[in-house]
Parts: sequence; C-alpha cells; structure tokens
Amino acid sequence: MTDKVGQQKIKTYCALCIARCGAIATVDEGRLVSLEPDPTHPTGQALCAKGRAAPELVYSPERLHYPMKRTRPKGDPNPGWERIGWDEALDMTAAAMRRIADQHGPEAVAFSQASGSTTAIGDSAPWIGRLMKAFGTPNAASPLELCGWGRAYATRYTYGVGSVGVGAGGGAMPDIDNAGCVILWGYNPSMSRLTHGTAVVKGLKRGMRLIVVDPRHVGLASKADVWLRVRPGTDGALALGLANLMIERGWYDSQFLRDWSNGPMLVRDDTGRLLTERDLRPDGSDRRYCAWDTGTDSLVIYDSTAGAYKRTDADPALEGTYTVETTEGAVTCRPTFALYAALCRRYPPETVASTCWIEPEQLEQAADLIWNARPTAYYAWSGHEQHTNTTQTARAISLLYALTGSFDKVGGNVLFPTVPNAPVNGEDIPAAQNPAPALGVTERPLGPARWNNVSTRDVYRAILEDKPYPVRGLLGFGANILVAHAGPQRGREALNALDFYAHFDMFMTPTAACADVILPVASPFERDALKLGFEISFEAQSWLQYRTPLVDPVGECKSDAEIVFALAQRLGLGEHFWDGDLDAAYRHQLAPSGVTLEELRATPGGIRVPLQTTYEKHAEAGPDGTPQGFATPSRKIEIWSETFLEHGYPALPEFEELIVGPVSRPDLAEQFPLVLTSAKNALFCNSQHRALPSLRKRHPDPAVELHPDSAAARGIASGDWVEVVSPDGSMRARANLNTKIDPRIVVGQHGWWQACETLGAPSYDPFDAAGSNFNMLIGTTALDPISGTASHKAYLCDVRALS
Ligand SMILES: Nc1nc2c(c(=O)[nH]1)N[C@H]1C(S)=C(S)[C@@H](COP(=O)(O)OP(=O)(O)OC[C@H]3O[C@@H](n4cnc5c(=O)[nH]c(N)nc54)[C@H](O)[C@@H]3O)O[C@H]1N2
Ligand SMILES: Nc1nc2c(c(=O)[nH]1)N[C@H]1C(S)=C(S)[C@@H](COP(=O)(O)OP(=O)(O)OC[C@H]3O[C@@H](n4cnc5c(=O)[nH]c(N)nc54)[C@H](O)[C@@H]3O)O[C@H]1N2
Ligand code: SF4
Ligand SMILES: [Mo]
Repeated sequence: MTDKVGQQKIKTYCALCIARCGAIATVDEGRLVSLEPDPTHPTGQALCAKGRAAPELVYSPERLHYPMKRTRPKGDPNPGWERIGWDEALDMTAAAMRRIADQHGPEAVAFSQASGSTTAIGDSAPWIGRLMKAFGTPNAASPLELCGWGRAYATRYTYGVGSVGVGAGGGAMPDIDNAGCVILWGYNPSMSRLTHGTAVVKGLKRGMRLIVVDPRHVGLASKADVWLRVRPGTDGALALGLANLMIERGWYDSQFLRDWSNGPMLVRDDTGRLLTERDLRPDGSDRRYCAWDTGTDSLVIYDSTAGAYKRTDADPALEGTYTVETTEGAVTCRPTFALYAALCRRYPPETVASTCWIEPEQLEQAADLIWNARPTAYYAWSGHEQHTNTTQTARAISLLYALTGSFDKVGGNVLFPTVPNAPVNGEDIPAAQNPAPALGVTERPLGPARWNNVSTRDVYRAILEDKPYPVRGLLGFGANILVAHAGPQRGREALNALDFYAHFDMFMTPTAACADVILPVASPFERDALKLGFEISFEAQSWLQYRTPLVDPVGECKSDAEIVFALAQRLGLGEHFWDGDLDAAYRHQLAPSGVTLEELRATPGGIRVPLQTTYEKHAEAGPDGTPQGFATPSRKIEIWSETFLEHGYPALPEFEELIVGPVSRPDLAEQFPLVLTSAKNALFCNSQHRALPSLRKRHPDPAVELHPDSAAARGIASGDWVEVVSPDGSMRARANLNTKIDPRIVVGQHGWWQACETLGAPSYDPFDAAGSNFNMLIGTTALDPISGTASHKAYLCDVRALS
C-alpha cells in the first residue's frame, strides 16, 4: 500500500517509452497529480507531453479494472465479458496452457509482447522470457522484424553485437557526449527518445556536427549540418554511395580495417567464396582464410579460431588482384574490401541522385563530415528498419560506419559497460535446452526467429494452417498486434481461431478484444520495477534504480511480473521463480552489483554504481591470449558475410530496390504513383494514448502528410479528409500539407483506433477500409528475405479527395 496521507514528492522515472525520463511525481492523498522532470537524474532533463499526461493515463475512464472472461463465442459482436476473480482467471489460463502443451507440445502456446520501446513491458520482459523458457515455448511474437532488427540484430552480422544497445547495454551506443559528428539515420529522437534528442542538442552547442537522414524535415533536421531527404527505402543505396565517395577519396581508416575487419580476406573470383587453407592443400582447415601480405608479397593465413594471422608482422592488402595456386589450379582472388569498394563504385553521386533523390553536393558534404569530423557516432532506427531490403540496408550502414574506424572509441559507437547483474532470462532452465524450432526459423534461419522472436504472420499461419506445427494458445503481454502489423483481417481470423487466448493490458484494444480472458495490468506508475542502467551515456548506464509504486493500482490491476510469477506457481514452475517471491528475484538479479534492494528502496531517485570505462575492447586479450576481436565467425568486423552467402544471401550489402516501389513495379506505380511511408507521433506511442484528453486535444484526427502540389493536383485542400489507397487496401485521414517533403511521397501515421470519451473523439474500426488503419495499406507478401520484414515504411499509394 502506498502512503495516502498528505502530499508527497517521489523520485521516479517515466517508463511510457524507451527514453525512461528521470522524473519527480507529486502524489496527493494517494492520487498521482503530476510528473515533472528530475534534472538530477541522468535522463531527467525534460519530460514530454505523454509523461506529463501520466495522471490521465492512470485514471483514464477507459482503463480495464477487473479480470474478465468471454461468455459468448469468438466473432460474436457481443463478447459477453463477465467479471471474474484473479484466481479463476489465472487458474483458467494455467489450465489451458497445460492442456494445449499436453496435446500439442509447449510450442503450441505462443507469447506476444509489446515492444519495450513503446511500453513499460521492459519492467517484466526478463520474467516473461523466463516463463517462456521454463514452460518450453520458443515462440515470442514481438514486433522485432519492424523494430530493432536493423539497429540491434542485423548489425550483429557485421560487428557481432547490435549497433545500438538493447535493454541495458548489449550493443554499441553512440557516445554523443564526445562525438565529433552524429548521424541520425531514420531516427527522430526529439519525438521518439527525448533523452537522445536532448543529448544531441547539447552536443551541437559544443560544436558537434550532425547529419540527419529522413524524408521529412522534422526534429533535429533543422539543426543539422546536412539533411539528406532520402527516398523511402533507398537508404542502402545511400550508404553505399557515401562509402563510395569516402573510399574514392581515401577517407577511411585503412589500418583499422586491416587489423579489425575481414576486408583483407581473399575471395576466389571463380567460386565467389572465401579462399581457405583447404583450397591450398587438402588437409588444410576451412576455418583458416587467406590474405595477401604486402610485406612479403605472398599469401598469409588467417586463423579465425585464434583470431590471428600466422605471421604477426603481416601487412595484409585491402586492394589488388592476386593469382593463387590452389588444389584446383591457379585462381585469381581479391580482398573482400576490394569487392566492397567495387560494389560501392556502382553508386556514384549521379546514381545516388536518381535512386535516392539526393543531390551530389549534399552527398559530398555528408561524406566529408562523416570522415573529417570524426569521431563519428550513429543511431539508425525505424526509418531504415521497415522495408523489404532492411537487413542489407542495416549492413550497408554498418559498413559505412566501419570505414570511420570510430567503433568502440571515445565519441564513436561504444560498448558501454553495464552494472554487474545476474542473468535471469532462464537460459539455464532445463526446459529451455531443447525447445522446438521457433516459427519461421526454417524459412528465415538468420532472421528474428533465430532469437525466438517470431512474426505475427508466422503465428497466424501456425494457428490457421498448422504450419509448420499447430499453435493453439496465446498469452498476450500488451502487444496490439492487429493494429501494429500489416494483415489485420487475417490476424483477427487467427486470434479468433485459437483454443485459448489470455491478454494482459491496461486497455481493451482491438487485439485484446479477441481474447478469452483479459487481465487488467497496472500502469508503470502503479507498480515497481528494477532498472539496471539507462543506456544513453556512460553516466546513465551507471544508474541503478528501483521504481517504487507511486500509487495503488486502480481497480484490481496487477503488474505483468505478478501475473508471470502467479502463473508460474500454478504451472508447477515455482522453483524457477523463487517460489513466487519477486523480491527474492530482484535480490538475485542485484547480487553482483553490490547494491542491495533495501538500499535501492531507500533511495527512490536511484544510485550511481561506479563503472569502469574501457575502449577498443576488441583489442583486449581474450581467454586464449589473443585479442578477443569481434563475436563474428571470423572474429573480425565482417565486411564480407560468409554466413549470409551460406544461406543464399549476398555476402556484401547489395542494394535491392523495394519489392513494391516505383522502380521495380512501374505497372503498379501507374495507378499508385506516390511512395508511402509512416512515422511516429510525438503525442502518442504507436497505437496508444488516443484516449488521453490533453494529448488527443492537440491531435484529434489521424493525419497524412503530402506536398501541396500533389494535393492540388488531386483537388485536396489542407485539412480535408482523404482516402489513401494502395494495391492492398485503403484508409482515411486528414490531409496535412507539407512543402518540405518531396512531392512524390506521402507520410501516414499508424495506430489510430481508440476513442477519447472525455472529448467525444471517435474510435476507428481497424478492420474497415473506411477506418484509419494505416497498416491495412501494407501487403504481407512483399518481405525482406532475411528478416521477413513487411514494408511499413515504403510502399506505393495514391491519395484521393473524399467528396
Ligand atoms: N512519441 C513517441 N515516441 C516513441 C514511439 C512512439 O510511437 N511515439 N515509439 C517508440 C518505438 S516502438 C520506436 S521503434 C521508436 C522509433 O523511433 P523513430 O525511429 O524515431 O521512429 P519513426 O518516427 O517511426 O521513424 C523515424 C523517422 O524515419 C523517417 N523515415 C520514414 N521512412 C524512411 C526511410 O525510408 N528512410 C529513412 N532514412 N527515414 C525514414 C520518418 O520520417 C521518421 O521521422 O520510438 C519510440 N518512441
Ligand atoms: N505503419 C507502421 N506500423 C508500425 C510502425 C510504424 O512506424 N509504422 N512501428 C512498428 C513498431 S516500431 C512497433 S514497436 C510496433 C508497436 O506495436 P506494439 O508493440 O503492439 O505497441 P503499441 O501499439 O504501443 O501497443 C502496446 C500495447 O501494450 C499495452 N501496454 C502498455 N504498457 C503495458 C505494460 O506495461 N504491460 C502490458 N501488459 N501492456 C502494456 C498498451 O495498452 C497497448 O495495448 O508497431 C509497429 N507498426
Ligand atoms: S519521452 Fe515522454 S513518454 Fe517517453 S519516457 Fe520521457 S516523458 Fe515518458
Ligand atoms: Mo518500435
């Protein structure tokens, strides 16, 4: 129970989005009254309108307050929701999970989870993951293929880690405080991660340079040295074009690439594969590659297991063509860097201009800054992640970045340290050892399913077609999958076909409405959480905080963590969940940090744990005494991905035009001449927050941005309701005219469905073409071959006036 007497100021942080802004809450007689920034907190410089609307969220009349069960058949317009008790709801859920697992195996129960960037699900994500492991299902339907794949996973095929952190650490974050140049690539932190926005503004004040790659002139674009107004979905070509200029001018760190990339490894011209020691002699190893040593003008062997060249004084070449005597005769070979440079040469400034719609002078300016304003750091997010060529785009950007040599150096992208903590993800639980293959992993073995993040498309197929095996149950931790993803109708059909679906949420969403049982979830302001580092800087990373519940949960709401621990008990998995004691779990997690739960509870504003900052960790000696290098198969930054090649994908980040775009589908472009993309809204997180009056008041209707010329050509005036049509569907929104976008593009918003009763603002039917569901426009068959990403940020459309 929280204190209900008088007024209190409580230090906390807002967890509504990934920024996790340090805040001070005012609680009056047990009611949350306001949230203000806490400038003493490393992420507490400012709060956005959503954070300030926290009391509206907590006390929203639309909140779910009680567990409910469906009493009418699925698909019936009247679900007949009936209030039930927590015990009944949890018993029903656990029993259904067991029943389905007994009949079809635990993999037939999938979990879905909202993204941690748009919700506070990160509070409970480790426990949800642990329950999946203990129960034995590999299937987590998360939006990973749309969110985080490019920044945090695709780049693992280059650096062995994400280009940016996921959760606490885990990737190379931009060291904005010390960078000479920052690239925000398809990322608008002023709206989407305030703390990064604030850090960039601070950097600009001390002279840091800024490049923004975005089709829209938003956020920090007005403060950028260069704003690259890229054609949606051509970021890969842009990255290759920038790299081309840099390589041509010698603007790359050749020593870094020689030492730390696989750029020197030779590729056979005849087979297109890396030349290995086995090509030289039958008893040679295929894990040993060959480079050309310029010192001795001869081959030198690189042992990927040892991460070292056979000759310590080797000076391997990045360029040139070499004839090598193999067991099959003489073969010409070239270093992978030379092949990469040749790929980049296919994107000279004129080609970039025609492909990406970016003028040569701007390209030149950007390339100049990336090199000459070093150290350079970058952050690439949603803008480059939602296309049919996303994986290779992320690779192309990561290789462009490798040219700078700034990786893990002061002011570059740095692997920030993390407060020591005990892993709780459940990898060690016996049931986790041999799970069934995750859905979709056979089709896309290198994609998100490799990390057990399965696409909604694959879940729907498993439900409706039993392919590759049946899925019969779903546990939904907040994800509003029917609105977030393309294919809402098929999604609804699938959810309605489940034997059992339990959904846990704060609101009754279109997705939740398909459930059999709904459990009301406490908002982050009503529940506790442990946060181990705030990610955006060294200072923030050293911050440990226990978020105390500010007020009692409304109604009978409980936290996701409580739900998980209670379910685990009922499933007989309590031994893996500290017998239901969440505090004991926190204590276990915290033990290596040297900070106790009691200390943290006594210091609600958080505690700084001194962390040691080291750079260029790849050069540090690993357990075998050789430099540890990178966590890739070659222990080097992989310019050339033999892993990709082995799976039938190009080893270099070749640019492929969008599957549904003006270049590859001129037939469709005749009818749908405009390129369609989407962006997040400053006032709402994805499909949420439309019910909060202070926010909805400022943005009452769904909007679609188009250029005044394209509008005029269609008889559309500013503020008109219009119909957006694509080859796959349609939606409605209000026209918002913008002179700064290219007349050939249209920018929509997704996530509109919710009403705001207080204002009398309407809801929108997400399954109706006359509604306002952006993702009705996006097809589900044009997919990135590696990640399965559908093209939510580059499609074809037209806009029509509604008479
Ligand atoms: N206010 C608010 N904050 C949020 C969220 C929210 O919904 N609202 N969502 C959270 C989540 S889940 C995420 S993933 C992050 C995402 O944060 P961001 O990545 O900043 O999100 P977006 O606005 O989707 O995309 C960023 C920019 O990409 C641009 N863009 C569109 N198409 C292209 C393209 O083809 N190429 C390039 N280079 N740029 C393009 C858009 O114009 C947009 O300005 O934000 C998180 N924070
Ligand atoms: N066209 C288009 N489509 C997109 C995007 C885009 O840019 N354009 N962005 C994509 C991206 S990046 C993402 S991440 C997805 C987002 O898709 P989702 O991950 O589904 O996120 P939201 O739409 O924000 O919905 C989150 C849901 O979780 C609930 N919720 C909030 N906090 C909690 C909590 O702590 N516990 C529980 N149990 N529930 C909670 C909310 O009430 C809401 O119902 O959308 C994707 N879809
Ligand atoms: S940016 Fe806004 S919503 Fe996100 S954590 Fe900060 S205050 Fe909360
Ligand atoms: Mo996201």
